[in-house]
Amino acid sequence: MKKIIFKEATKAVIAGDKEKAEEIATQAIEGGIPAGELLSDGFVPGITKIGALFEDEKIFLPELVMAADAMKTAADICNQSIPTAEVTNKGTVILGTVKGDIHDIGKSIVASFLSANGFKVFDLGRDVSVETFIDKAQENNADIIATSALLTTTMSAQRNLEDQLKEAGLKDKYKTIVGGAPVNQRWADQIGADAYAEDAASAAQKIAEILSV
Ligand code: B1M
Repeated sequence: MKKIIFKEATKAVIAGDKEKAEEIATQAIEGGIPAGELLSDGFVPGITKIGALFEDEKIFLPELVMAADAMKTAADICNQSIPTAEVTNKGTVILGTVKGDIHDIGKSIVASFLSANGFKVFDLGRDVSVETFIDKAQENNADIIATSALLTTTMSAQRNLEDQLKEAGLKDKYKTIVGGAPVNQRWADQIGADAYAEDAASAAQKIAEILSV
């Protein structure tokens, strides 16, 4: 049964069918399917396929936008079903998608997983400047600055963050974690980020490791 639901979820995103995606997400969550599984095995394969089709020029921007809309609707329903931990004192995380980048579906999933795992999350949204990341970290006495980048052209903002933290003498005060589809461990090492996470679950795990909580 689960397999059929996951297939339908994938199909709804590929078809850019927002209503269907919403219906599947709502019913699946009500039926007790865990949000993480529904996302990773149902909806994400759909948007990944759309990304590949877009790259191969088999579909164009309007179809990408429609699929993204369906994906976002489903992801929002899944995210809302992930309960925030009752105690959120494991650490404070400033999270956002970097400047020039409006991809926020994955970042929002990361936010939900972090909240579910007991971290206090300040989600700054998307298109966030390095200055804003640092200001919000200072304002909220954060432990971690977490950045998401989905474009090869916006990854450089993650390096700028490291540079600006060093220049301001704040590199030891805040730990940094980077993620997003084009980002990898090599990039994290190259720019001097404290960690890289491939997905939302490992982001929670890596942050817990960094903070020894
Ligand atoms: Co865009 N887009 N897009 N797009 N888009 C990509 C990224 C692309 C790879 C598609 C492709 O060509 N194959 C390509 C980038 C190519 C490149 O840089 N080399 C691309 C392009 C080119 C563009 C535009 C330039 C298109 C145009 O306008 N001509 C434009 C850029 C706009 C901008 O940002 N300035 C654009 C626009 C859009 C939409 C607005 C239509 C939409 C985004 C809607 C939204 O987010 N609200 C969109 C989408 C949906 C995609 C794809 C298809 C899917 C992204 C997604 O949501 N994935 C994407 C193709 C792809 O990635 N395969 C593509 C699902 C999500 C759950 O995964 O975001 O990877 P992801 O997050 C994961 C992990 O990466 C990780 O955990 C998440 C959950 O497991 N993770 C972290 C993410 N952040 C993390 C942070 C962490 C830790 C882990 O710690 C801090």
